Amino acid sequence: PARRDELKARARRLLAERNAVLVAHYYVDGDLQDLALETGGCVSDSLEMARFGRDHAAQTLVVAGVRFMGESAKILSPEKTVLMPDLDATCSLDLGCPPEDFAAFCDAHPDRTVVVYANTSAAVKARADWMVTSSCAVAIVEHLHAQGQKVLWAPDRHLGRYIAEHTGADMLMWQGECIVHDEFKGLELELMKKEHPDALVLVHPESPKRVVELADVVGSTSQLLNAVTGSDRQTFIVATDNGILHRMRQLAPGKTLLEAPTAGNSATCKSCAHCPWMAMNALQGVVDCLEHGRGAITVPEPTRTQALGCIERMLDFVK
Ligand code: CIZ
Ligand code: SF4
Repeated sequence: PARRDELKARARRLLAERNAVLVAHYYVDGDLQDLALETGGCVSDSLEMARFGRDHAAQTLVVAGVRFMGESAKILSPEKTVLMPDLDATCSLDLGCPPEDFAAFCDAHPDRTVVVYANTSAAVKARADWMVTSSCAVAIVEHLHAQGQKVLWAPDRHLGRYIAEHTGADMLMWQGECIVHDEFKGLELELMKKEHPDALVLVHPESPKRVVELADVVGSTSQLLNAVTGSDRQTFIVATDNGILHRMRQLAPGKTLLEAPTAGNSATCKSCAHCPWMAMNALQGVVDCLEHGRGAITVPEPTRTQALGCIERMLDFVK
């Protein structure tokens, strides 16, 4: 704890000295979330992180999250320095959708509108017509479907299936998945629901079909957080990365938050629903990237401008 306090103090000092702001995702370590809020930064989902960074006066953004989040921040704020505590922090959705293979998939289906999830590399976004996040994916595909457009979707197959079911759109899917959400188990969740009949079940749509079907609320991280703060219910079962419980506890003290079962936490490990790449973000990394200016994100042209196009299309749609 002494070491932690010391690191936090150093990070706080460096943020001020370097005119930098810390932008953190709900899934990162609670210490980083607290530091971000204590120093005028933000804790939010990937979309809001990018927007916050763009609109903030600081010339340096420290993005505590995973690589595609740093890239999105840089795409929206090319004039700013974007640093990440650990450049190796990535995402199974990003890793599972290499730009060259994705381009070939798009080339093979030129009649389809290309819609990609935020959890992709800048190079993949550069090939897309639209980027969406889980909070607006259904609305945007609904809009495209109403115009008679057929969709090529990448990379999350569970979210893709969820969108297709809700819109009736013709969607050709890339077969990627999030290694965290893919682990939630329907059968075990059903048993947990029986044990806690009064609990509200909150599920992120990156989860498998049988898990989504048991949900009372399906939504993005921000929507799930709002479900906790906005409900009279006392108990919640949460099927998303357990890093978000930190913020949920802060915003809804006294409520009972239960982690939805995964293959691991039902038997052996108590916290399997945590992203190993999000977990690479630490106070030491924040200090190091500010002290030495390392961990800088670059997005080359014309990739940046092309990727910006699909992000701005979404931002215009949601505003
Ligand atoms: O699972 C993720 O990485 C999510 C939900 C990212 C986001 O949009 O905040
Ligand atoms: Fe990617 Fe899943 Fe980790 Fe989010 S939680 S960064 S979707 S692997």
